[in-house]
Amino acid sequence: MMELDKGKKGAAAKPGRRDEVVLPPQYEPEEQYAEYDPAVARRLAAYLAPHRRQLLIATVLALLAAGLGLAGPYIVRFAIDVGIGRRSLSAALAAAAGFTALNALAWRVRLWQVRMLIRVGQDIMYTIRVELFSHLQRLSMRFYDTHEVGRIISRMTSDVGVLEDFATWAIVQVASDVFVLVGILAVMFVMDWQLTLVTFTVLPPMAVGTFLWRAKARESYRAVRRAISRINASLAENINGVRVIQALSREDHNLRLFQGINRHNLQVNLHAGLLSAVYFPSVEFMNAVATAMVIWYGGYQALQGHLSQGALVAFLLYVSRFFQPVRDIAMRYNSLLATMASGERIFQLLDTEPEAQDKPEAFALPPVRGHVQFDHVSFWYEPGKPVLKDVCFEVQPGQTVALVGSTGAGKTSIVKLLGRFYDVSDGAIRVDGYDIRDVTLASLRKQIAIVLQENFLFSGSVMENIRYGRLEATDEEVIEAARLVGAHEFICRLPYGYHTQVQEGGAILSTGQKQLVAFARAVLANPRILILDEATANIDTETERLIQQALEKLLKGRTSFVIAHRLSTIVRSDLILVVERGQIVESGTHEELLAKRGRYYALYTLLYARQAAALPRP
Ligand code: DCP
Ligand code: MG
Repeated sequence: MMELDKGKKGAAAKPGRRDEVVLPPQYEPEEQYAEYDPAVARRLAAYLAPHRRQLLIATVLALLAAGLGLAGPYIVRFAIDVGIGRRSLSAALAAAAGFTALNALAWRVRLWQVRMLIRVGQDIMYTIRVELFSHLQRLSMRFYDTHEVGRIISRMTSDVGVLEDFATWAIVQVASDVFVLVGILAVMFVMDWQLTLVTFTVLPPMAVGTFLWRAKARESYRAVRRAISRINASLAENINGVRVIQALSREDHNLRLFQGINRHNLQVNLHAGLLSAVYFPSVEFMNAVATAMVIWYGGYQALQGHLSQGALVAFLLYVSRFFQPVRDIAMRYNSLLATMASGERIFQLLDTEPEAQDKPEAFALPPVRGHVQFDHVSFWYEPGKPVLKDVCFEVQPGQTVALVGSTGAGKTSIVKLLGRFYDVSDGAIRVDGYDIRDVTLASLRKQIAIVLQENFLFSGSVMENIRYGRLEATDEEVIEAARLVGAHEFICRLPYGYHTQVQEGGAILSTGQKQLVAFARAVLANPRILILDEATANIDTETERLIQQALEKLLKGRTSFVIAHRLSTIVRSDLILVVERGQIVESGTHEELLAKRGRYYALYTLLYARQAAALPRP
C-alpha cells in the first residue's frame, strides 16, 4: 500500500495542473464538495423512512445470509475431522448435504433481499425525481438566467442515481459486511485465538494503507464528478447553440474546447481507475499474506498436535472470506461520500426558493376587466444594475398598448414583470386595483396570455400544441381558435393536418407559422390581458398578412401589450410608450407623439422608411 501510494502522488498532481490551462475560464468556479455532513444525512434518512420496514427486513435477511455463510467452514471442519479423520462416510455425506442445503438457503435469502432493495431504491429515485421535476417547473426565471441546463440535467440524472445506490446497497451491505467481519473474527478467536492473532498481523498495516488510500480516492472521486458535470454543461451549451456554431463555422473552435474538457475527464477517470486498480490487488496481496500466516503458523500448530486438520482448513476458508467485506466497506465509504456530495447538490436545488411565490395570505384574483397600473416601478436583475427606473403608466380595460424603443431598453422586462416572472424591486403593479403580489400566481396567469419573441412548441401534434393554451378545450374549440387567427389553412396543408407531429422547437414550421400557432394558443386561453412580444424575423408577405389579421382579432376587447416592430400595429394602438434605458420617455397616441417631434417621431421616421414599402394599403 505504502509504496504504491508514493507512485500515485506525482500522477495526481500532474493532470490537475495541466488542465487548469486547458479549461476555459467559465468552467472554473465550482461548488465545494461535502464531507460527511450530518444535516445532509438526516435529510437523506427522511427518504428512507417510508421504507423503514423493507430496509429492516432486508437487513435481517442480509445478516441471515451472512450467518449462513459463516457456518460453512465449520461444516467443512466437521467433514474433515469427523468424516475423514474418523473414517465415517455417513458424517462426510451429512456434511456435504448440510453444506449444500446451507448455501442453497443463503442463495434464496440473498435473492429475496436483493429484490427488496431494488424495489426500495427505485421507489426513492422515483420520489426524488418527481420532487425535483415539479420544483424545477416552479423556479423563477432568474434561476434559469443564471444556471446552466447541463448542470441541472446532471443533477436530475447522475446525482439521483448516486442516491439510489446509497439508499439501497450501502446501508444494508455495510451492516452485513461488518457482521461478517466481526463474525469471522469471533469464530476464529474461539477456534484458536493465538492463530487468529498471528494471522491478522496484516490488519494494522492494511488499515493505515486504506486510510491513506481513502483520502486520495475521495479527491479523485470529486475530480471525476466535477469533470462529468463540465462535460454535461459543455454538451448542453453546444447542442443548444449548434445553429449559431454552424452559422459562424465555430465547429473546430468548440471542438477544441470540448476536447480540452473531455481530455481532463479522461485524465481524472484514468487516475481514479488507477487508484482502485491499485487498491484491490493490494487487498488481494494482504489476503495472500494472511493465508501464508495460517499455513505457516497453523501448519506448525497442526504438526505439534495443537490444531486439527479440519480446523486448519476452516481457518483458511475464513481468511479467504475475510477480505471480501473489507474491500466492500472501502468501496462503500466512497459511495457514502458520493452520496453526501450528490445529496447536497440535490437539496441545494430543492431549497432554491421560487422567487415569485404566493404569499401565505394570497387570494385568487377575481375575473378582471383589465385595468393595469404600473406605479413607480423599478427593477433590476442584479443589484446595482437598474434595468427599469420609476416606470409609471396606466392602461384602461380593452386598450392596446404599444411598447417601442431601442434594443435592450427594457420592453421585455416590463411585460415579464406584469406576468410576474420576476417581482418588482420597488413600486407596485396593479391589475384592477389588486397588487399582483397579493394574489395567487395561478389566478393571475390564468387571465394573462403571453406570446413571446421566441415561440416554443412542445413535441406532440399541432392540435396538442394549441390546446396547451387551455387543456380542457375540445378539438372543435382548437380548430375554431386556429381559424380565428388564420392558421387553419396552413395547418390543413400539413402532411397529417392537426395531427402532424412537431418536434421540440417546432422544426417543421416556419417562424411565422409558429407565431400563428402561438396566437391560436392565446386565443384559446381567452385571457383578459394579452402580452405579445413580437418577433422581428422576416416573414413572407402572405404570412405577414395572416399575422396582421390575426393580431386584430387577438387584440380586440382585451387589454393588450404589444412590443411592436410593425408600424401598422403601433399606429393603431391606443397608447404608445417609448422606452429608453429603462425609463418611459414619451407616452401618448400616435398623433400626439408625432406632433411632439421628439423621440417617437425619430423612431417613426426611421421605421417608416424601412417598412413603408411593406405596409398594406389602407
Ligand atoms: N437583462 C438582464 N438579465 C436578463 C434579461 C435582461 O440583465 N435576464 C438586461 C439586458 C438589458 C436590460 O436588461 O440591458 C433590458 O432587457 P430587455 O430584454 O427588457 O430589453 P428589450 O426587450 O427592450 O430589448 P429587445 O428589443 O432587444 O428585446
Ligand atoms: Mg425584448
